[in-house]
Amino acid sequence: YKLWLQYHPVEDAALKKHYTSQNAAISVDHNTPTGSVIREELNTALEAMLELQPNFTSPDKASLLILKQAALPEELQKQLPSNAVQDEEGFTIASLNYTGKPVILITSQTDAGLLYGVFRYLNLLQLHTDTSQLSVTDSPKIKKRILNHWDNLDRTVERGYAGFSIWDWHLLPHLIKEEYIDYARANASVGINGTVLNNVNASAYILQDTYLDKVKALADTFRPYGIQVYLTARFSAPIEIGGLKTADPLNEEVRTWWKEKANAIYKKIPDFGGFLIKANSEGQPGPNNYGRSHVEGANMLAEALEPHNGIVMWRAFVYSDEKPEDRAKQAYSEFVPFDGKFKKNVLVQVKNGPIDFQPREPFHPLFGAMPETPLMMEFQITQEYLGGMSHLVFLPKMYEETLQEDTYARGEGSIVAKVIDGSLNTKKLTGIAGVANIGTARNWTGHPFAQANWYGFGRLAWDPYLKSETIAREWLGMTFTTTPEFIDTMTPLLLNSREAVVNYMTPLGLHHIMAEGHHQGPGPWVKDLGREDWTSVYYHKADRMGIGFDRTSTGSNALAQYAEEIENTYKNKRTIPEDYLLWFHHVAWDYEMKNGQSLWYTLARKYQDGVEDVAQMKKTWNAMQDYVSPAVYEKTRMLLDIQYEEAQWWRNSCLLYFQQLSQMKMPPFIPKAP
Ligand code: GCW
Repeated sequence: YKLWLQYHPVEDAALKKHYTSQNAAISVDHNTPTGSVIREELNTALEAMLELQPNFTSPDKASLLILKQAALPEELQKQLPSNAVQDEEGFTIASLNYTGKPVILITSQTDAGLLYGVFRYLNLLQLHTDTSQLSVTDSPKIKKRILNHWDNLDRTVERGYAGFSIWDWHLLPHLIKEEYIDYARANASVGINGTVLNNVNASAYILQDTYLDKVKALADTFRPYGIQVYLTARFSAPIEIGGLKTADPLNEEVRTWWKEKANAIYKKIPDFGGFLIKANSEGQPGPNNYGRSHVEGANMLAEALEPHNGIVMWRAFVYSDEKPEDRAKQAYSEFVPFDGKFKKNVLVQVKNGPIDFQPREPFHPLFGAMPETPLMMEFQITQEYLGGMSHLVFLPKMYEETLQEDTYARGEGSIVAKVIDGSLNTKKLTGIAGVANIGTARNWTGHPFAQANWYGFGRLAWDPYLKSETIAREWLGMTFTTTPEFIDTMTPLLLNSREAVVNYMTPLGLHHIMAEGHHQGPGPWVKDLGREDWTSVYYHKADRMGIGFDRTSTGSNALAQYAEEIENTYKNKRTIPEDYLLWFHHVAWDYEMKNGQSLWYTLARKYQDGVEDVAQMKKTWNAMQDYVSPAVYEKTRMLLDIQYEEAQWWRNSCLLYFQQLSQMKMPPFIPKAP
């Protein structure tokens, strides 16, 4: 339940003594809501780690000073490190001298920055860092760091695998559950500063007054933690709850309705963040229903929010209901013509890849193709296509891969992270969203290791250049133990877990071959659905001759949506990274791969590798019993057993299915069915 804020006791006597003397007397202005949150957190953490009840006192008597920059005495101001860049939410933690004695100073321009500084400081203590010469200056590289809850008002969660929604709408606004506070603490501890409370497949009711009072109660709870609340707005709300006949964005009555709705929201929640919208996608209503464009729809809402500093996050996850030429191409085709036409407070929110949160996708070609528009990244933290509740997959490794991919939009080095943080095209409004994996499960996320994905998303939202290895080490250290044997063994397990799932589900660029609807387990045989682009055969295109989706110029030419540098490398089977081979090419079963073996053989080898990787994960975990609680040990062990079973199920099903087409022999390393 405590996530990475375990605050395990510091066992080492010398370290404990050192930390105790540094934290015994603290100066913090607790007359602000955030100040009292900071004081609370310090009390909790220091008591748990050091059995210390700190004395809160004036700056001249304190050894730990937590002060806003504006309140800094000159003596401290002068000693600040020269790189103390003080972006609004940024902070500096520094070992300095004050009134003749050594002190640690945590300073920032804002309350939120102070809180982030304190959490970072506590993280350092949790990781047993030497704090005698601290000089840490950090600020978030992305402005809007937001969780997207796909939570429905009946408390079911779309693609949620951790129980029901934590928002207890029936008892709100009156009951503020402890979970809400702990949720806010956890988010603030990694710098997440926004949350969209309801599903993108939205009910309009959330915009009714009764619900807005409940939303307000949550917003009031989260405010001291620097977290803004946002809502998904259903485009047809003016009809459904407003009594209008249309939701046409050019209709004056509709425009007025949204303005009044925005005014009403801001009256209750002055710092309301804005709206997220899924429009004209998978049956959701949108401007296209009235022959209007995404720009007309988004700008109407933007206009309503503008006077209040609210933003619109307009999703680019669109694909038409008609027979698609190639689903992967559609968002780009629809949105690129709108570049530069959105109002200033609109962000276009783009999934990491062009299809849909697959175990591996090339980056979405929109990144790099809309220089005049702020593009927001949407990652999925909940594991819809990655084993749901039962598979251990460390997603920061996957996020890192996308963030590091080069779009070549402004020459070499134009990586996706630079698009998102605004540095490539000098954007001030920047954002990143993660589809939450949080629910009523006792440990929040169901799988104990899924907590790492929430943590990792937050860390990368703060700094998209962080290494996934750093994140793994931090998370393991704070959640379990700082013992090097444990961290050194478990870090590679986490980092390899992503490749394992790619191997046993969709190796070599395969994608969307999951079972129909729920997406759990294999289903390469899925065909004849209402929509062709929901079937598996549409994506793998396996036949007697070969397998893969030709997206080069002889096929759908989706490849042309990428920069020339990428196109030139990827259009050739010999030069494309093999990880993406079947994403972009239809390849003969007997095609010779870089390893000198046939494609069929290599595919089988990958599936087998995936299974063997999970076997190795099991083995590694079995040796970790001494480092974690019996409950976590047992639960993870049993889940790994399930994962191992399911990895074999994936391998067996996919290979048997594809073998019917390839009609090639199963390579010797594939175990015979019993
Ligand atoms: O992949 C699909 C999911 C839907 C989801 C949609 C989206 C919220 O299967 O459950 O709907 O993506 O991102 O809008």
